[in-house]
Amino acid sequence: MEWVRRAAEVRPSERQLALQEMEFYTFIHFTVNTYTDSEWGTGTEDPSIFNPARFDANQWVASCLDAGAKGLVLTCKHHDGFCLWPSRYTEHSVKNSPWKDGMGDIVREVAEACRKGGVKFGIYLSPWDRHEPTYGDSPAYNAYFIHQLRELLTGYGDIFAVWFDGACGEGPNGKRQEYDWPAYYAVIRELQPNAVISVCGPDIRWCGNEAGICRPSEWSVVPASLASNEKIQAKSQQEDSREFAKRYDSQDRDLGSREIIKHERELIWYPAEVNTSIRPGWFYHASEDHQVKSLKELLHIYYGSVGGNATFLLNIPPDRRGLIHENDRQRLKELGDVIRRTFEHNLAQGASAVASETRSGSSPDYMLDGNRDTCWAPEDGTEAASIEIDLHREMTFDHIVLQEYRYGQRIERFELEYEDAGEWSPLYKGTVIGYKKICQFDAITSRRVRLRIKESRWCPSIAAFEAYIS
Ligand code: FUL
Repeated sequence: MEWVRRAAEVRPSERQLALQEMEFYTFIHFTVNTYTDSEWGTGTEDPSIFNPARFDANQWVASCLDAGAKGLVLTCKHHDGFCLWPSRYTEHSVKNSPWKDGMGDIVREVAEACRKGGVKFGIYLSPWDRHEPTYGDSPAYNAYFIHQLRELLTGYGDIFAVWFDGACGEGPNGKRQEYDWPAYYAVIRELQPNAVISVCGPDIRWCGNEAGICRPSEWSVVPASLASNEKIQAKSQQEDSREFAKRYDSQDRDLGSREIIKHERELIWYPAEVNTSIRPGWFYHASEDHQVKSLKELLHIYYGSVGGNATFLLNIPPDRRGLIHENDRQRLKELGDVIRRTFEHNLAQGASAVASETRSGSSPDYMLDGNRDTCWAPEDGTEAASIEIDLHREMTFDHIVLQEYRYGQRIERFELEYEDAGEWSPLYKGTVIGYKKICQFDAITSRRVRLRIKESRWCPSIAAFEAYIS
């Protein structure tokens, strides 16, 4: 079928691949709200309240490293409009705060600490700005916003992600601001071509909730209309939304099964990011010190996102001192320790495999060679296949990690079986594999595992098969 083949050929961009391979990164919500104990500022806060006397960007980066996170996205400006860097375009910033006598730059210190610690740095810049007087005067505010983007994209080294949300309001003139998304995107592509533009952007899609709930089937190939500029504007301009054909929403349950994509003329690679906070709020509140998510909850979200073909953006809000609170730090360390321990020794290293069919030039052993650039694949047009993996001796394991070749998302349904006293017994059933699928099950002991690909698009591929014991 032609449309199946078309879906199989949709590929990620290099910047999307780079983000998927980061897997897990953190969000930092920090601004005047930290000092007013609120979630959304009004824009009337006095900059003098912002004074993180013990601010230590290295401690933030150390917390990321403890957790195993590979990047950090900082709220350089949230909806209140207060800038964590001394922007030339407003007085509403750190330059009018007592912190470092107005000479400080949080963005610079965080960007530098990230570079030093080997953690990638990303920015959140809220288009909604409740302080800026030009907000609502659309062309004037768009120019202001672009000036700020330019400051951040040129003054702080490499940026891996620019994170936009679509919140929108009226300005002091009583008019609703119209964001010029295409102009914002053009500046980002010009100045930081490797950065993904996330959520209200074309590269990474919001998973649809802020609670860490992951879909059982998270597709990377989805209808193009999901990411169109019109759609984003419709989202932010509620009253206009009826003008647009709103067929899909990032909150829909199914965004990429055959049932959905077969009706679509245009498909795009638009993978999901799961964003949630380690605490109930996005900003720090002392009253939530004992509501830090449990290790079990965090692991559940990690497995659902990183283990379910999505990336994981975990918010870790610093407190009024300018430090990640001890309770959060401890939890992050626990999380990182479990992940590191679980995925340290791949029990399938040195195993061998036999497949029902293999295209010339490929080999089933390519799934086992630890190289994501090589993969097993059958001939084009073979949509179902099976591969038997021989671990060479009995092993006990409770995780199998599968990865498709990085340039496609084709597998739609698979099963794992293991050899148990000479018989094949069911072990796991799944749908999407994509970038990564982590299959968890009760520990079994066996020498042989069979992967049965029941349905795929045009031709499946597997780049990695790994087994672990937790
Ligand atoms: C939302 C914002 O309104 C929240 O304050 C937070 O920044 C979250 C990540 O995005 O849309």
